[in-house]
Amino acid sequence: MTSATIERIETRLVDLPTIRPHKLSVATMYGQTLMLVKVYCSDGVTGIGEGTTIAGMAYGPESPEAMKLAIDAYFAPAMIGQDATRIQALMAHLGKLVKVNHFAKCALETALLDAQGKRLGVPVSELLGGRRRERLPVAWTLASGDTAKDIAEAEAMLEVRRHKIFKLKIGAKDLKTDIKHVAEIRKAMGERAAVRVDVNMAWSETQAAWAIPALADAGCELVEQPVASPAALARLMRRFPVALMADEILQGPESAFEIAKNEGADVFAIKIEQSGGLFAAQRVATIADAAGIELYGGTMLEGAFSTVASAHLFASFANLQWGTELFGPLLITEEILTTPLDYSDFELTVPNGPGLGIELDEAKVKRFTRDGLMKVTK
Ligand code: MUC
Ligand code: MG
Repeated sequence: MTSATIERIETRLVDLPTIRPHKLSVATMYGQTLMLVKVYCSDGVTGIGEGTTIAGMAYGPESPEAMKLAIDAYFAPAMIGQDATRIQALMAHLGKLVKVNHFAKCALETALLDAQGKRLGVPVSELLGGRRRERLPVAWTLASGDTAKDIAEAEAMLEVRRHKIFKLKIGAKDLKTDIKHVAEIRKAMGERAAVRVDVNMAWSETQAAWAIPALADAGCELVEQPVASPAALARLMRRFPVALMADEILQGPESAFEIAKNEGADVFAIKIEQSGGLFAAQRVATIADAAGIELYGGTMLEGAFSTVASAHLFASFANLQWGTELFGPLLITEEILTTPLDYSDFELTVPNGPGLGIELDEAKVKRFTRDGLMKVTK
């Protein structure tokens, strides 16, 4: 049995530009902020975790700044001196001290799993029960806000064999414009690619009931979170020949159980941060499997650390019927790893080294690390 205690915890905010503006119904992103946390242990092992949101606080209640504050002021003092190898027990203890804060908890749990994997010489996937697959299909999100640009981007992705599943962000424009946009992209792709949409809760139930059959006619195979209300999503179920996926309403095992009980979704977009960590996301997957709900590996447009943590977990799932969207690092202009991830032949290779199996390029990240002062610019 190994023993190691937690000696020091460091957090930082890293501001990175995106390759193009990313337009969702809730906001347009021009950059991504990673909250990186490093856990130093008494045996000399360190682990890194990441917390990332979408468009600051436009998508959900946590921000990268709030995660950093919660860790610095509340989590870290309670973790110093604790056993770093008893991860589930430590996370349960922290859960009693700090309510919700799912993203911050996920970042810490990721760092502890990274350290434990390094300590034992095994990949994180092995700490989660063992991987069932080495590579994961990866969808790309078309969200430039312009149909012609999106088609050109999809063509380029097909050409280099990086993605052949495309998720379209809709919901910011009127229904007819959005449906035309989806139909044009679907037509341009033909049989070469799958087309799905994410509405990010923008529609009312009546708008959804009007738009979903038109999306189905256009050849869209999956509609993600068309409405905000779990009850409304459940009422839309089984009325259309497309799958309906829950994302924002899935906030961990308790919500997963409620949705499953109410037959409220065909598919779950599982996200490690939204679930409250990798073990919580694992429990969400178990509930889905038991209820006959299919699985999709979601993203918070995360950088390399949460993307790879997600990959280790999704590689261990019994079912992953809809693949993943673990493309976050590709949306960022900067490579922050010493060895880039392998995205090839429409899939991501799950790293094989101990822990997460990746290494931070400290010099590169230093250039993008925010100083102590909050910068407010127009
Ligand atoms: C979401 O709502 O699923 C995933 C891909 C993307 O472009 O945005 C995210 C968030
Ligand atoms: Mg979504």
